[in-house]
Amino acid sequence: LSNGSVEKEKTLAMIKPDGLSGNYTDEIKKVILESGFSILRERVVRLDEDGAKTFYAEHSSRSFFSSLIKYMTSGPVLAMVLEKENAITDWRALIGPTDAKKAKISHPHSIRAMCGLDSEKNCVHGSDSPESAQREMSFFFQEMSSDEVTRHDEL
Ligand code: RTP
Ligand code: MG
Repeated sequence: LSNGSVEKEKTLAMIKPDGLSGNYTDEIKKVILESGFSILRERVVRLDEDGAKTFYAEHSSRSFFSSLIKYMTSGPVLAMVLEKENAITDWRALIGPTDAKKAKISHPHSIRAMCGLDSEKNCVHGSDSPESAQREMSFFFQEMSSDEVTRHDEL
């Protein structure tokens, strides 16, 4: 960039119902900030069934879908927009593998190892691609136009 600044990227992070009810929010935010992310926005939301089904629509044909929807509607979640260079990949690396039970063995310092329980109750979410990140940020933060979400070189 002409001003020499580092090109930043945004991603959607979420603390799932078990993360909130387990009081892991402060610990997770500490890891987020210490890892160099900025928290641009945050919002506590109680997803209803329609909302959870929309958010995880890509999994609608999977055997675990109804269980996933029940889990995601069991209590409030905390949605956050994180920003940093390589935010999407780096946040996924920081949360660790989907199965928290496996994460405790293979990625003991990951967030899912810290607060997750098993292959479903894994306490956090991260967007898996730029397209997912844009869709998911717009889902929780309707005021974030796709323009704002894709603009990387602000300031
Ligand atoms: P996420 O989307 O929440 O960040 O998780 P992920 O990419 O690591 O995993 P994904 O395959 O997208 O699955 C979405 C969520 O569905 C639940 N799940 N349950 N019972 C099962 O075998 C199973 N597999 C996945 C998890 O809550 C997972 O995070
Ligand atoms: Mg996923």
